[in-house]
Amino acid sequence: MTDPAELVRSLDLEPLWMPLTANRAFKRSPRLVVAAKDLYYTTADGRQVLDGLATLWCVNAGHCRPKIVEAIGRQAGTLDYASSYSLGHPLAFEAARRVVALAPEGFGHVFFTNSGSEAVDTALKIALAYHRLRGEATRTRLVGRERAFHGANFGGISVGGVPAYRKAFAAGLLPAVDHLRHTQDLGARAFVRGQAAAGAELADELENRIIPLHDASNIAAVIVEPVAGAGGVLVPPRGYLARLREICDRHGILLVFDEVITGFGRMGTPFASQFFGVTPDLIVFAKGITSGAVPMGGVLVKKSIYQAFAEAAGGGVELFHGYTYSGHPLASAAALAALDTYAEERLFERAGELAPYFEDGVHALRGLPHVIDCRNLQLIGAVELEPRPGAPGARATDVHTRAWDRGVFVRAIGDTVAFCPPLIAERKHLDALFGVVAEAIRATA
Ligand code: PXG
Repeated sequence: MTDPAELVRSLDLEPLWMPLTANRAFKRSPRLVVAAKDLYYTTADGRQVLDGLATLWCVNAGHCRPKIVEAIGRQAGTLDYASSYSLGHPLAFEAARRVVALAPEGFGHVFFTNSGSEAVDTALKIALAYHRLRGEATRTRLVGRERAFHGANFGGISVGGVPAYRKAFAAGLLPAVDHLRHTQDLGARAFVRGQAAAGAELADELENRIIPLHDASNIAAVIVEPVAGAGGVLVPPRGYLARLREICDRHGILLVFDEVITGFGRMGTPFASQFFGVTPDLIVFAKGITSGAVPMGGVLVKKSIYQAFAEAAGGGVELFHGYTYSGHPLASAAALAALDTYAEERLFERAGELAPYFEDGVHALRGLPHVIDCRNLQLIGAVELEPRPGAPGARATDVHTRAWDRGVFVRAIGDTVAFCPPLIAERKHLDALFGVVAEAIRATA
């Protein structure tokens, strides 16, 4: 086997156009990892780095977990690939059954994709097609939210609300989209532990502004992340999601939860839907389904919605949509092994049990230089820094870099530093995470 350090020394970094990365800066000062185990990366220069973000909000069971590793290897040698277009293989069916078993009541079906972005597009398509086949074809408008992140495909950036993802592609965005305001108000609600008591009325904008503007008969669906992630970790005020649900119900509008980050235990429950006690019509998932080990995403669909497609299609194809690798055998095997690991180690419950300690850790950062907010819900949290004059984002990036140098990986989003540890984290890992982040903040001017 090639020595990883030797491989790194001989690497030509130039040909790879890295996603969402300042390529030239990275390649001047590359940060390479060569192995990972549980909560730690091994870097090319042999250091151990604590993964404080489940890498990209996805490695919920931790890295290289034996059951998942074994399942992928076994599957690769047994049935490497089979299509799910009219052919089938058992593991995809079994994975769908297991995901449905974790879902809130009323959900009966799963449509698999390879990523969260594809799953978002799939959910939007299901919503549009559903209204059309029921004779409500005027319901073509979609409602997203400012600072929402729903992936990088055209559907997702259209309903999404992170400006940088939209700017260059403005000409290609879906035309019939409105955005609710985001739920953050640092003036009124900074340093809140968990959900703010005030602010549910922000949901009323749907009924007071957007519905009167277009008429509900033209609106297909509202999509939100129950807790916004990549837009900067925004926790919904108490009652906000229930209020959205009520308004959607009154007006025949489908409610979609994008649970790509909040799904699979992040909230101490299988999905955020159960944590909040609010049931949407479609649930978008990805990331944690395989604990990041093989790409996979999907949409959980209510039985009544699937039934409407089945009735409308007669004996034919219900939905002209899908991907070559929908329900890929390796992804299905990884998903089943990840779900087994979550269950055997009670990782969803453990996340809920660890949440109060995590909350204390996040809020202990209050009072450090430039800290203007600490926020958290279950095992997701963030600290927001005052932007450096004329250099937005620079301060959080410096904290991120200093934390990395001290052996902790966290994510900078604008001037927010986000925390999202693997669900196997213990108190000692959180102590290390927040201890290093505090040092990094203190060292940052
Ligand atoms: N929805 C949500 C809520 C997400 O967080 C996606 C959809 C898209 O998933 P895929 O698998 O297509 O990447 C995501 C992805 C960041 C960052 O800036 C977050 C994500 C992806 C890339 C960067 O923290 N989340």
